[in-house]
Amino acid sequence: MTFTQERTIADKIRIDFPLLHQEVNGKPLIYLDNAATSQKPQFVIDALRNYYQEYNSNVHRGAHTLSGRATDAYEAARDKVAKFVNAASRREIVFTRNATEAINLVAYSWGMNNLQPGDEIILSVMEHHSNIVPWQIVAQKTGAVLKFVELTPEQTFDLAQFQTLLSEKTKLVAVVHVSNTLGCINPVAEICTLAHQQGAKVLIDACQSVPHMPIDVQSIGCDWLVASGHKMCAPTGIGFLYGKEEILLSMAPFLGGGEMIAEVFLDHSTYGELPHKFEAGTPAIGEAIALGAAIDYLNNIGMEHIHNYEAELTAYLFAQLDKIPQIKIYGPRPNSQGEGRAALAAFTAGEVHANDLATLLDQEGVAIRSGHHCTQPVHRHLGIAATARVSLSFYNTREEIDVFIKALKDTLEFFSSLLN
Ligand code: C6P
Repeated sequence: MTFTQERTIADKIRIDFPLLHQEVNGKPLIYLDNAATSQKPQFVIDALRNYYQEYNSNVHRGAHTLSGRATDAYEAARDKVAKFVNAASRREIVFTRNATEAINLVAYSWGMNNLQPGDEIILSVMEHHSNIVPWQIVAQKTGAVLKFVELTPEQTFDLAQFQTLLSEKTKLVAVVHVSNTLGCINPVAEICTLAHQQGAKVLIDACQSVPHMPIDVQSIGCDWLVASGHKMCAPTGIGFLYGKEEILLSMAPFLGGGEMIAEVFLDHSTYGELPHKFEAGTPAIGEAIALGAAIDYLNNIGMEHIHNYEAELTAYLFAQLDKIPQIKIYGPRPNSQGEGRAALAAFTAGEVHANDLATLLDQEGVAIRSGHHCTQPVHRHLGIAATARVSLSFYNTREEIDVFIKALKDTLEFFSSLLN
């Protein structure tokens, strides 16, 4: 499909997102902070509202009609997630609050119980804090050792160095699929094959890939994969853990309480079947149902379609940013089709601080993120304290990029006039 046709589609679906149609600081909102959280289509907002207006009830407990309706909708959402990532079974999908909680679930349930002093965990320097801190806690408790994959000269995952770190001591590899800062797309299937040859397990942080491209956990071959609903058009407070069934079966519960038990005696309990063993307490029912609606919405557009359109926007974004001499973008270059990296650009602009840039762009209605994006180690690795980051979604348009670029140029001119 050509760019012009794709743009027509983006323009068409923008109507679905009520939040986008407002002014901020007297200017039309240009929302370019999608890696932090995506906006929600009316279809998803309605799914959440309908649950509360029509059938709010607890799940898996009540014999009454509303509880049955809520349970059916909640479990249907699990089926949708399972199909969306091509899990072999619905039992492999555990609802969590977000990706962070999903990683902590694996860290506490699997890491704390399976790692010994001297065992090695391989992470990369580009990980989000949520895929570093839990493993630091596990390493401190178990005596396991953390090793870090560094960057190639193109600022991508260094697969060759990764291979030098791998050994029979490696018990876990936990890496991000798409970096929220560098935008690189890591070779996760190859990482899994190499890690499995050493008998290590692999966790993939797919927060920034699941919303933007088709994901198939079976072809990736990972043992666990995590994502957050709020980055994929769903509400906050809901995310999921995919785990291979035989591994989830072998893992101890993370949290204890209602919902996750089979029988409770005064001195011990037996646990429920998968995935309920990992879902203690009343879950985020409406949010899970709305995640299911978000998946329906994304599927209706098509993940291939979303990926291709965002790639074309990426090519356009880079072409425009390249024309501004002070701008230095981190991570790999996209090819001429915008492929080969994610639809985001974290950049510095000479001496101008990222926070000042973001603040002045906000005055023009343009929302971007600035700071360390919860990836302090990779910023430190690159010798920078902060970057400004623009991150795109399928509802963004080329015209919005033009407004952003104009506001960026004006802001940089303003700062240079202050210095002269
Ligand atoms: N990144 C960003 O602006 P939670 O907070 O659990 O929903 O997601 C954590 C997380 C984990 N991994 C990656 C790669 C991420 O990008 C994020 C969230 C946001 O980049 C907020 S810091």
